[in-house]
Amino acid sequence: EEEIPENHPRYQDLLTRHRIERGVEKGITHLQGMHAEGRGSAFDYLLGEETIPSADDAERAAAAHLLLADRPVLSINGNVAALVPGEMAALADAVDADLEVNLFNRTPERIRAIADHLREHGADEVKGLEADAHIPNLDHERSKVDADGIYEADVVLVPLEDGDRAEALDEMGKIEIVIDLNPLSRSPQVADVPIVDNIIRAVPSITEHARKLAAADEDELRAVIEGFDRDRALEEAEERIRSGDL
Ligand code: PTJ
Repeated sequence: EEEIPENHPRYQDLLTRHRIERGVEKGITHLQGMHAEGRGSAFDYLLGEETIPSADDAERAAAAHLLLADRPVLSINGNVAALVPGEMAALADAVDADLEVNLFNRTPERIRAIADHLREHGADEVKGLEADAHIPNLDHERSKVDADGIYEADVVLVPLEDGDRAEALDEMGKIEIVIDLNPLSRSPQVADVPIVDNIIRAVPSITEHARKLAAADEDELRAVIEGFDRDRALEEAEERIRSGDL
């Protein structure tokens, strides 16, 4: 990371790419994660590589949901672990949520490597190693979750999630918060709170909103949630991308 000059016009994008490459080398990130990163990077470019106002509203609503939840869980895959390990640990701390490793291309080696990596970045407890429950209506390997984690959760944050799993979690009746730079992707389309923003910006922003809302009572948090319009947020993101207005 030291090799990239900070004044480079594409600094953040280069840093992100570098982190994904390091993740692959360390056995944390799947090779497919590099393709996912490339797609995300293209959408981020069209968004102007900034948090648009509707995404900030979504990040605030996400914070309110996580604070109101009885059992919030933050899901971690190979890209998330490579890009924002410490930031996810900080968010888990701020909203008192569990972290659970949940992989699309599941292998025991990668689960362990990611759990270790998260602990090195400040996470206390990491779930996902038990895999003693299943999300209904998904093929066996991809449905594995912890019974006392995602399976029982009322609110789940699933960044960069696969569409089938996002739909299956939605069918389980969970409140789903999705971070995905592609507003047309199925995961944000089924989310209660779609956040169309780069995970690198989105996670610290949710944490900051959670800290500001920490003293808010239940009514205030509910008002934040009611005030957020998910359809409008998706439309605004798509309009911004299509406008080419950078
Ligand atoms: O580690 P695993 O095995 O769980 O696999 C993780 C990946 C991401 C490889 C897997 O879930 C996958 O293939 O996902 P997709 O279907 O490529 O979807 C990833 C979505 O995340 C795409 O819509 C991308 O546009 C988006 N995306 C990529 N990078 C970012 C992003 N969204 C926000 N921030 C990013 N940095």
